[in-house]
Amino acid sequence: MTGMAAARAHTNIALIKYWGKRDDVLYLPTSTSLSFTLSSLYTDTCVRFVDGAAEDVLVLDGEVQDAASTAKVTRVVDLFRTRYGVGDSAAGAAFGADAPRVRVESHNHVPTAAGLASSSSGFAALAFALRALFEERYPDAPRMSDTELSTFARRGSGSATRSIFGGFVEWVYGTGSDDSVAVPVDDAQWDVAMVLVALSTQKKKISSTYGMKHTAETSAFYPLWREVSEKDLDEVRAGIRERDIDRVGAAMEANCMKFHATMFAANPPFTYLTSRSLEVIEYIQELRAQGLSVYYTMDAGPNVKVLCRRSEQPRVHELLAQRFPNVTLFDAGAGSGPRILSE
Ligand code: 2P0
Repeated sequence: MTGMAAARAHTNIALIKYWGKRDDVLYLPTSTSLSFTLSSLYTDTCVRFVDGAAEDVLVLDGEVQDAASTAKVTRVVDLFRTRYGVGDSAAGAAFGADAPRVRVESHNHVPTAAGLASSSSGFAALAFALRALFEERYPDAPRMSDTELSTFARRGSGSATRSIFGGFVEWVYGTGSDDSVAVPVDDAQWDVAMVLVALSTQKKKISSTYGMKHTAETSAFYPLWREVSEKDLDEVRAGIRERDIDRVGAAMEANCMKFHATMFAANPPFTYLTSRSLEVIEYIQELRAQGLSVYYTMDAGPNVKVLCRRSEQPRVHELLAQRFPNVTLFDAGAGSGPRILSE
């Protein structure tokens, strides 16, 4: 018995966005979202039991994290402690002194909190590693499927739900906590890829959690969001079925702009986009007019993610590098679901 486990999970980029919770505690979304898991951006997380410790500990990229960040991790570990029968967090009861505490060490191979979705890979890697850790110590507990695991990742960060699988993945609205899960849609092993245009790796000023809450509560456009998003989702699903990147890309862009429009219509209004984001958008439109299959999407930050053909990715990268020489570009293909790392 080693008492430790390590896992790698990849980030994902939403083509159809998650933007709002219908339940802030259970992290239930106001609409179904759909993403592409990225091959080259990921988080490695190692978890171990620390017997006799009073609290869980979180170390991120070598630095011990404060109580607020650690509390988010403890929230997820509590679900495992309950699931594996070593405490009762659902009742809000404190775990006994003998309940196992966990030390979590995480390394992001992603610029943290820059709209490149490190919380998706972070909580997916955490959940994946914790399942291995608890299964080893409590082998008599019922086994946990990847589907159930996605609901545990969800409670850390909504977007992490989708990083439990590779390729194109949906996080379904569901009827409640048990069926608001990740569903793999397609392995994306066809002519599709992304180039990420990292305009800023600064931590964002408005967190996604706050931004979506403010939007849901105040935006004049928000009542339309779920309905229009479902139409875009149907279109993206059809494009994926047909392996038609132009159909997928057009619907992705449309959903992205509606998503940002909800924030323009919030009170007070706000946006994550900058003039640089708009410059990249204009250039993508220019490249498309020249015949390349390139489409943009942006999340809770200024960075632009460009969907393109895998076969055209080197060309798209080269053109973007020439036009924006001071900007960092990341190439990604379709990533896989999480895996256990051996020591
Ligand atoms: C997404 N984003 O679907 C959307 C689009 C950002 C824009 O999921 O509050 O860090 O922890 O559930 O998952 C980012 O939000 O927020 C996100 P919480 P999360 O990818």
